[in-house]
Amino acid sequence: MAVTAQPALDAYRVRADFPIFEQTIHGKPLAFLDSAASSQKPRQMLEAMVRFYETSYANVHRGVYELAERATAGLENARERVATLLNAPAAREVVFVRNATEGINLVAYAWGLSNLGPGDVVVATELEHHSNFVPWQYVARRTGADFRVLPLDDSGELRLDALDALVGGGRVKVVAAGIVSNALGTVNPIETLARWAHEHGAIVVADAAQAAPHRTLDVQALGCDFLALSGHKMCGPSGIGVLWGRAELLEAMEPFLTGGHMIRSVGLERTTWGELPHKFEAGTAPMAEAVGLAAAIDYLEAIGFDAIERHEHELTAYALGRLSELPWVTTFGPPLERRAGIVSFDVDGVHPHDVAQVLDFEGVAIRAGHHCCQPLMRRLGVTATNRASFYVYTVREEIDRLVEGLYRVRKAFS
Ligand code: C6P
Repeated sequence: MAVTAQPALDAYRVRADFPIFEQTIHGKPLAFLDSAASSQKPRQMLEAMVRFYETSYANVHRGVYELAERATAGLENARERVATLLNAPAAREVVFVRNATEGINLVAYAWGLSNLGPGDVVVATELEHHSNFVPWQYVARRTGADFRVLPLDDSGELRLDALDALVGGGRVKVVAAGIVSNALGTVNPIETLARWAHEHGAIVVADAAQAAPHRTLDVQALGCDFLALSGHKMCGPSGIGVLWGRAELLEAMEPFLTGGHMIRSVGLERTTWGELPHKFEAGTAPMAEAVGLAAAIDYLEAIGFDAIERHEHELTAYALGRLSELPWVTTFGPPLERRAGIVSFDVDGVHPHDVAQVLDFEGVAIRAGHHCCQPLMRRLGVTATNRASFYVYTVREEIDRLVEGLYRVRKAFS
Protein backbone atom coordinates (compact mmCIF):
# COMPACT_ATOMS: atom_id res chain seq x y z
CA MET A 1 0.00 0.00 0.00
CA ALA A 2 1.35 3.39 -0.94
CA VAL A 3 2.00 5.72 1.98
CA THR A 4 1.29 9.39 1.28
CA ALA A 5 2.92 11.97 3.49
CA GLN A 6 0.34 14.14 5.28
CA PRO A 7 0.56 17.78 4.18
CA ALA A 8 1.57 20.09 7.03
CA LEU A 9 -1.72 21.96 6.75
CA ASP A 10 -4.78 22.11 4.52
CA ALA A 11 -4.02 25.34 2.66
CA TYR A 12 -7.25 25.05 0.64
CA ARG A 13 -9.29 25.13 3.84
CA VAL A 14 -7.21 28.00 5.22
CA ARG A 15 -7.64 29.86 1.94
CA ALA A 16 -11.42 29.79 2.32
CA ASP A 17 -11.01 32.11 5.34
CA PHE A 18 -9.56 34.86 3.14
CA PRO A 19 -12.21 36.89 1.25
CA ILE A 20 -9.58 38.39 -1.09
CA PHE A 21 -9.38 35.07 -2.97
CA GLU A 22 -13.05 35.27 -3.94
CA GLN A 23 -12.28 37.62 -6.82
CA THR A 24 -10.43 37.32 -10.11
CA ILE A 25 -7.59 39.58 -11.25
CA HIS A 26 -7.45 40.27 -15.00
CA GLY A 27 -10.02 37.49 -15.31
CA LYS A 28 -7.79 34.94 -13.55
CA PRO A 29 -7.88 33.56 -10.01
CA LEU A 30 -5.50 35.44 -7.76
CA ALA A 31 -2.15 33.77 -7.14
CA PHE A 32 -0.81 35.95 -4.34
CA LEU A 33 2.93 35.34 -3.99
CA ASP A 34 3.81 38.58 -2.20
CA SER A 35 3.05 37.85 1.43
CA ALA A 36 6.51 39.00 2.53
CA ALA A 37 5.42 42.53 1.56
CA SER A 38 2.12 42.18 3.43
CA SER A 39 -0.17 39.26 4.17
CA GLN A 40 -3.82 38.88 3.27
CA LYS A 41 -6.46 38.98 6.02
CA PRO A 42 -8.68 36.19 7.34
CA ARG A 43 -12.35 36.83 7.99
CA GLN A 44 -11.83 36.00 11.69
CA MET A 45 -9.48 38.98 12.09
CA LEU A 46 -11.67 41.33 10.05
CA GLU A 47 -14.74 40.34 12.07
CA ALA A 48 -12.94 40.91 15.36
CA MET A 49 -12.15 44.48 14.30
CA VAL A 50 -15.70 45.15 13.09
CA ARG A 51 -17.09 43.71 16.34
CA PHE A 52 -14.80 45.96 18.35
CA TYR A 53 -15.84 49.06 16.39
CA GLU A 54 -19.53 48.12 16.63
CA THR A 55 -19.67 47.19 20.31
CA SER A 56 -16.64 48.35 22.30
CA TYR A 57 -15.16 51.42 20.68
CA ALA A 58 -14.01 54.41 22.72
CA ASN A 59 -10.67 55.96 23.53
CA VAL A 60 -8.54 53.88 25.88
CA HIS A 61 -6.96 54.59 29.28
CA ARG A 62 -9.01 57.77 29.67
CA GLY A 63 -12.72 57.24 30.26
CA VAL A 64 -14.25 55.57 33.32
CA TYR A 65 -17.41 54.55 31.48
CA GLU A 66 -18.27 51.02 30.29
CA LEU A 67 -17.24 51.44 26.63
CA ALA A 68 -13.90 52.98 27.52
CA GLU A 69 -13.25 50.11 29.89
CA ARG A 70 -14.10 47.55 27.22
CA ALA A 71 -11.82 49.28 24.72
CA THR A 72 -8.98 49.43 27.25
CA ALA A 73 -9.46 45.75 28.03
CA GLY A 74 -9.25 45.00 24.27
CA LEU A 75 -5.95 46.85 23.97
CA GLU A 76 -4.42 45.36 27.11
CA ASN A 77 -5.60 41.85 26.25
CA ALA A 78 -3.78 42.25 22.92
CA ARG A 79 -0.61 43.24 24.79
CA GLU A 80 -0.87 40.08 26.92
CA ARG A 81 -1.46 38.07 23.76
CA VAL A 82 1.72 39.43 22.15
CA ALA A 83 3.73 38.85 25.34
CA THR A 84 2.65 35.20 25.35
CA LEU A 85 3.42 34.84 21.64
CA LEU A 86 6.97 36.09 22.18
CA ASN A 87 7.45 34.43 25.60
CA ALA A 88 8.23 37.89 26.96
CA PRO A 89 8.79 37.97 30.73
CA ALA A 90 6.21 40.78 31.14
CA ALA A 91 3.44 42.41 29.11
CA ARG A 92 4.72 45.89 30.04
CA GLU A 93 7.76 45.13 27.84
CA VAL A 94 5.45 45.08 24.81
CA VAL A 95 5.17 48.51 23.21
CA PHE A 96 2.66 49.11 20.43
CA VAL A 97 4.06 51.10 17.53
CA ARG A 98 2.97 51.62 13.92
CA ASN A 99 5.21 48.95 12.40
CA ALA A 100 8.62 47.27 12.70
CA THR A 101 10.30 50.32 11.18
CA GLU A 102 8.98 52.57 13.93
CA GLY A 103 9.95 50.03 16.59
CA ILE A 104 13.57 49.98 15.42
CA ASN A 105 13.68 53.76 15.10
CA LEU A 106 12.41 53.97 18.66
CA VAL A 107 15.44 51.99 19.86
CA ALA A 108 17.89 53.81 17.58
CA TYR A 109 16.73 57.22 18.83
CA ALA A 110 15.75 56.56 22.44
CA TRP A 111 18.61 54.16 23.24
CA GLY A 112 21.17 55.07 20.59
CA LEU A 113 21.26 58.85 21.02
CA SER A 114 21.98 58.48 24.75
CA ASN A 115 24.28 55.47 24.68
CA LEU A 116 26.46 55.85 21.57
CA GLY A 117 29.43 58.09 21.00
CA PRO A 118 32.87 58.30 19.41
CA GLY A 119 34.84 55.06 19.83
CA ASP A 120 31.68 52.91 19.85
CA VAL A 121 30.89 50.47 17.07
CA VAL A 122 27.44 49.68 15.68
CA VAL A 123 27.19 46.52 13.60
CA ALA A 124 24.43 45.87 11.07
CA THR A 125 24.45 43.16 8.39
CA GLU A 126 24.75 43.32 4.63
CA LEU A 127 21.52 41.31 4.49
CA GLU A 128 19.54 43.85 6.46
CA HIS A 129 16.30 45.48 5.36
CA HIS A 130 16.78 49.27 5.30
CA SER A 131 14.59 49.45 8.43
CA ASN A 132 17.29 47.85 10.58
CA PHE A 133 20.17 49.45 8.67
CA VAL A 134 19.42 53.10 7.97
CA PRO A 135 18.32 54.07 11.55
CA TRP A 136 21.62 52.69 12.88
CA GLN A 137 23.73 54.25 10.17
CA TYR A 138 21.99 57.57 10.85
CA VAL A 139 22.23 57.48 14.64
CA ALA A 140 25.87 56.37 14.42
CA ARG A 141 26.60 59.40 12.26
CA ARG A 142 24.71 61.69 14.68
CA THR A 143 26.65 60.38 17.68
CA GLY A 144 30.10 59.90 16.14
CA ALA A 145 29.96 56.10 16.53
CA ASP A 146 31.42 53.83 13.87
CA PHE A 147 28.90 52.00 11.66
CA ARG A 148 30.17 48.68 10.31
CA VAL A 149 28.55 46.01 8.18
CA LEU A 150 28.87 42.27 8.67
CA PRO A 151 29.47 40.76 5.22
CA LEU A 152 27.76 37.80 3.55
CA ASP A 153 29.07 34.73 1.82
CA ASP A 154 28.10 33.99 -1.78
CA SER A 155 24.90 32.18 -0.84
CA GLY A 156 23.64 35.11 1.23
CA GLU A 157 24.48 33.87 4.72
CA LEU A 158 26.12 35.95 7.44
CA ARG A 159 29.90 35.60 7.73
CA LEU A 160 30.00 35.14 11.51
CA ASP A 161 33.71 34.30 11.14
CA ALA A 162 34.26 37.95 10.14
CA LEU A 163 32.78 39.40 13.35
CA ASP A 164 35.96 39.64 15.43
CA ALA A 165 37.96 41.27 12.65
CA LEU A 166 35.06 43.60 11.89
CA VAL A 167 35.05 45.22 15.31
CA GLY A 168 38.82 45.00 15.77
CA GLY A 169 39.62 46.59 19.09
CA GLY A 170 36.47 48.78 18.94
CA ARG A 171 33.82 48.93 21.64
CA VAL A 172 30.84 47.22 20.02
CA LYS A 173 27.59 48.54 21.46
CA VAL A 174 24.86 47.37 19.08
CA VAL A 175 24.36 44.37 16.81
CA ALA A 176 21.35 44.85 14.52
CA ALA A 177 20.21 41.77 12.61
CA GLY A 178 17.11 40.34 11.03
CA ILE A 179 15.91 36.88 12.02
CA VAL A 180 14.76 36.09 8.48
CA SER A 181 15.86 38.00 5.38
CA ASN A 182 12.98 39.47 3.37
CA ALA A 183 14.97 39.36 0.15
CA LEU A 184 16.59 35.90 0.26
CA GLY A 185 14.71 34.06 2.98
CA THR A 186 17.97 33.38 4.85
CA VAL A 187 17.32 32.27 8.44
CA ASN A 188 20.02 33.88 10.54
CA PRO A 189 21.67 32.30 13.60
CA ILE A 190 20.46 35.03 15.98
CA GLU A 191 21.22 33.02 19.13
CA THR A 192 24.91 32.72 18.11
CA LEU A 193 25.06 36.36 17.17
CA ALA A 194 23.45 37.34 20.48
CA ARG A 195 25.97 35.27 22.46
CA TRP A 196 28.83 36.98 20.66
CA ALA A 197 27.26 40.42 21.13
CA HIS A 198 26.71 39.91 24.86
CA GLU A 199 30.28 38.64 25.36
CA HIS A 200 31.34 41.99 23.89
CA GLY A 201 28.87 44.02 25.99
CA ALA A 202 26.62 44.94 23.06
CA ILE A 203 22.82 44.89 22.80
CA VAL A 204 21.08 42.91 20.05
CA VAL A 205 18.24 44.42 18.05
CA ALA A 206 16.39 41.67 16.22
CA ASP A 207 14.17 42.49 13.27
CA ALA A 208 11.41 39.87 13.37
CA ALA A 209 9.26 41.36 10.61
CA GLN A 210 9.71 38.25 8.43
CA ALA A 211 10.00 35.76 11.28
CA ALA A 212 6.99 36.51 13.51
CA PRO A 213 4.39 35.59 10.86
CA HIS A 214 5.93 32.18 10.19
CA ARG A 215 7.70 30.65 13.18
CA THR A 216 7.63 30.35 16.93
CA LEU A 217 9.60 33.16 18.54
CA ASP A 218 10.92 33.18 22.08
CA VAL A 219 12.73 36.38 23.00
CA GLN A 220 14.33 34.70 26.01
CA ALA A 221 15.72 31.78 24.00
CA LEU A 222 16.85 34.08 21.18
CA GLY A 223 18.79 36.16 23.68
CA CYS A 224 17.97 39.46 21.98
CA ASP A 225 17.45 42.73 23.85
CA PHE A 226 14.91 44.29 21.50
CA LEU A 227 12.69 42.72 18.85
CA ALA A 228 10.42 44.44 16.34
CA LEU A 229 7.57 43.10 14.21
CA SER A 230 4.74 44.35 12.00
CA GLY A 231 1.12 43.23 12.42
CA HIS A 232 0.26 43.54 8.74
CA LYS A 233 2.66 40.76 7.71
CA MET A 234 1.02 38.26 10.08
CA CYS A 235 -2.65 38.40 9.09
CA GLY A 236 -3.21 41.47 11.25
CA PRO A 237 -4.20 44.98 10.18
CA SER A 238 -1.83 47.64 8.90
CA GLY A 239 -0.95 50.46 11.31
CA ILE A 240 0.20 48.34 14.23
CA GLY A 241 3.55 46.85 15.10
CA VAL A 242 5.32 45.75 18.24
CA LEU A 243 8.56 46.63 19.89
CA TRP A 244 9.53 44.22 22.63
CA GLY A 245 12.42 45.29 24.84
CA ARG A 246 14.00 44.09 28.07
CA ALA A 247 12.34 46.00 30.90
CA GLU A 248 15.56 47.30 32.46
CA LEU A 249 16.67 48.76 29.12
CA LEU A 250 13.27 50.30 28.37
CA GLU A 251 13.08 51.74 31.88
CA ALA A 252 16.47 53.42 31.54
CA MET A 253 15.63 54.96 28.17
CA GLU A 254 14.37 58.42 27.36
CA PRO A 255 11.03 58.54 25.50
CA PHE A 256 10.91 58.58 21.70
CA LEU A 257 7.67 60.49 21.09
CA THR A 258 6.24 62.84 23.69
CA GLY A 259 2.75 64.24 24.31
CA GLY A 260 -0.49 62.85 25.72
CA HIS A 261 -0.75 59.61 27.68
CA MET A 262 3.00 58.99 28.09
CA ILE A 263 3.44 61.32 31.07
CA ARG A 264 3.27 60.96 34.84
CA SER A 265 2.95 64.69 35.50
CA VAL A 266 3.43 67.85 33.48
CA GLY A 267 4.57 71.06 35.06
CA LEU A 268 5.54 74.42 33.65
CA GLU A 269 9.21 73.63 34.11
CA ARG A 270 9.42 69.90 33.82
CA THR A 271 7.55 66.75 32.81
CA THR A 272 8.02 63.26 34.18
CA TRP A 273 7.33 60.06 32.27
CA GLY A 274 4.73 57.36 32.82
CA GLU A 275 5.43 53.70 33.56
CA LEU A 276 6.16 51.10 30.90
CA PRO A 277 4.80 50.64 28.32
CA HIS A 278 2.98 53.99 28.39
CA LYS A 279 6.20 56.02 28.36
CA PHE A 280 6.63 54.87 24.75
CA GLU A 281 3.01 55.13 23.64
CA ALA A 282 2.32 58.83 23.17
CA GLY A 283 -1.10 59.76 21.79
CA THR A 284 -4.18 57.64 21.14
CA ALA A 285 -3.30 53.97 20.85
CA PRO A 286 -4.10 51.82 17.79
CA MET A 287 -6.76 50.01 19.84
CA ALA A 288 -8.86 48.49 17.04
CA GLU A 289 -5.66 47.43 15.31
CA ALA A 290 -4.45 45.82 18.55
CA VAL A 291 -7.71 43.86 18.77
CA GLY A 292 -7.17 42.79 15.14
CA LEU A 293 -3.59 41.76 15.88
CA ALA A 294 -4.73 39.64 18.84
CA ALA A 295 -7.30 37.94 16.60
CA ALA A 296 -4.61 37.33 13.97
CA ILE A 297 -2.37 35.73 16.58
CA ASP A 298 -5.28 33.52 17.72
CA TYR A 299 -5.83 32.56 14.10
CA LEU A 300 -2.18 31.66 13.44
CA GLU A 301 -1.83 29.78 16.71
CA ALA A 302 -4.94 27.73 15.93
CA ILE A 303 -3.21 26.61 12.72
CA GLY A 304 0.05 26.14 14.64
CA PHE A 305 3.42 27.73 13.90
CA ASP A 306 5.08 24.34 13.43
CA ALA A 307 2.56 23.47 10.73
CA ILE A 308 3.00 26.90 9.11
CA GLU A 309 6.77 26.51 9.01
CA ARG A 310 6.53 22.98 7.56
CA HIS A 311 3.98 24.07 4.96
CA GLU A 312 6.19 26.92 3.78
CA HIS A 313 9.23 24.66 3.75
CA GLU A 314 7.39 22.22 1.45
CA LEU A 315 6.33 25.06 -0.84
CA THR A 316 9.86 26.47 -0.96
CA ALA A 317 11.30 23.06 -1.85
CA TYR A 318 8.68 22.73 -4.57
CA ALA A 319 9.32 26.24 -5.93
CA LEU A 320 13.11 25.79 -6.00
CA GLY A 321 12.61 22.47 -7.80
CA ARG A 322 10.24 23.95 -10.39
CA LEU A 323 12.43 27.00 -10.99
CA SER A 324 15.49 24.78 -11.45
CA GLU A 325 13.72 23.34 -14.54
CA LEU A 326 14.18 26.74 -16.19
CA PRO A 327 17.83 27.13 -17.27
CA TRP A 328 17.24 30.85 -17.94
CA VAL A 329 16.24 31.50 -14.33
CA THR A 330 18.83 32.07 -11.60
CA THR A 331 17.76 31.77 -7.96
CA PHE A 332 19.53 33.54 -5.12
CA GLY A 333 19.91 32.57 -1.49
CA PRO A 334 20.97 29.84 0.88
CA PRO A 335 20.19 26.11 0.79
CA LEU A 336 16.66 24.99 1.60
CA GLU A 337 17.53 23.93 5.19
CA ARG A 338 18.36 27.51 6.17
CA ARG A 339 15.72 29.29 4.14
CA ALA A 340 12.20 30.47 4.93
CA GLY A 341 9.35 30.70 2.39
CA ILE A 342 10.95 33.29 0.14
CA VAL A 343 12.54 32.75 -3.29
CA SER A 344 14.35 35.55 -5.11
CA PHE A 345 15.24 34.99 -8.74
CA ASP A 346 16.38 36.57 -11.96
CA VAL A 347 15.13 35.88 -15.49
CA ASP A 348 17.97 36.16 -18.04
CA GLY A 349 17.80 39.44 -19.92
CA VAL A 350 14.43 40.60 -18.52
CA HIS A 351 14.11 43.37 -15.95
CA PRO A 352 12.23 42.25 -12.82
CA HIS A 353 9.60 44.97 -13.30
CA ASP A 354 8.78 43.56 -16.75
CA VAL A 355 8.62 40.05 -15.29
CA ALA A 356 6.22 41.18 -12.58
CA GLN A 357 4.04 43.05 -15.05
CA VAL A 358 3.64 40.08 -17.38
CA LEU A 359 2.87 37.85 -14.40
CA ASP A 360 0.25 40.33 -13.20
CA PHE A 361 -1.70 39.82 -16.44
CA GLU A 362 -1.77 36.14 -15.50
CA GLY A 363 -3.17 36.98 -12.05
CA VAL A 364 0.17 36.18 -10.38
CA ALA A 365 1.38 38.81 -7.88
CA ILE A 366 5.09 38.82 -7.03
CA ARG A 367 7.35 41.63 -5.89
CA ALA A 368 10.07 43.04 -8.14
CA GLY A 369 12.64 45.55 -6.93
CA HIS A 370 15.43 45.99 -4.43
CA HIS A 371 13.15 44.93 -1.56
CA CYS A 372 14.54 47.78 0.59
CA CYS A 373 17.88 45.93 0.63
CA GLN A 374 20.16 47.98 -1.57
CA PRO A 375 23.40 46.89 0.18
CA LEU A 376 22.39 43.26 -0.45
CA MET A 377 21.54 43.96 -4.11
CA ARG A 378 25.00 45.47 -4.54
CA ARG A 379 26.54 42.34 -2.98
CA LEU A 380 24.55 40.14 -5.40
CA GLY A 381 25.64 42.34 -8.32
CA VAL A 382 22.06 43.21 -9.35
CA THR A 383 19.84 46.25 -8.99
CA ALA A 384 16.67 44.26 -8.39
CA THR A 385 15.29 40.73 -8.19
CA ASN A 386 11.95 39.00 -8.60
CA ARG A 387 10.63 37.62 -5.35
CA ALA A 388 7.94 35.03 -4.66
CA SER A 389 6.93 34.57 -1.03
CA PHE A 390 4.57 32.09 0.57
CA TYR A 391 2.17 31.92 3.48
CA VAL A 392 -0.53 29.83 5.12
CA TYR A 393 -2.91 30.19 2.17
CA THR A 394 -0.35 29.47 -0.58
CA VAL A 395 -0.99 26.34 -2.64
CA ARG A 396 1.28 24.51 -5.10
CA GLU A 397 -0.92 25.44 -8.05
CA GLU A 398 0.09 29.06 -7.52
CA ILE A 399 3.73 28.11 -7.93
CA ASP A 400 2.83 26.17 -11.09
CA ARG A 401 1.11 29.29 -12.38
CA LEU A 402 4.21 31.32 -11.57
CA VAL A 403 6.30 28.92 -13.66
CA GLU A 404 3.79 28.95 -16.53
CA GLY A 405 3.85 32.75 -16.37
CA LEU A 406 7.63 32.75 -16.56
CA TYR A 407 7.43 30.75 -19.82
CA ARG A 408 5.21 33.54 -21.14
CA VAL A 409 7.72 36.15 -19.96
CA ARG A 410 10.47 34.27 -21.75
CA LYS A 411 8.40 34.08 -24.92
CA ALA A 412 7.42 37.75 -24.81
CA PHE A 413 11.00 38.98 -24.36
CA SER A 414 13.02 36.53 -26.45
N1 C6P B 1 9.44 44.38 4.04
C1 C6P B 1 8.99 43.58 1.82
O1 C6P B 1 8.36 43.55 0.76
P1 C6P B 1 7.28 47.80 7.93
O2 C6P B 1 7.24 48.50 6.61
O3 C6P B 1 7.82 48.65 9.02
O4 C6P B 1 6.01 47.11 8.26
O5 C6P B 1 8.32 46.60 7.74
C2 C6P B 1 9.65 46.91 7.44
C3 C6P B 1 10.46 45.68 7.30
C4 C6P B 1 11.46 45.46 8.23
N2 C6P B 1 12.21 44.37 8.20
C5 C6P B 1 12.02 43.42 7.26
C6 C6P B 1 12.88 42.20 7.28
C7 C6P B 1 11.04 43.58 6.30
O6 C6P B 1 10.86 42.65 5.37
C8 C6P B 1 10.24 44.75 6.31
C9 C6P B 1 9.22 45.00 5.24
C10 C6P B 1 8.53 44.48 2.92
O7 C6P B 1 9.98 42.87 1.99
C11 C6P B 1 8.36 45.88 2.44
S1 C6P B 1 9.87 46.62 1.93
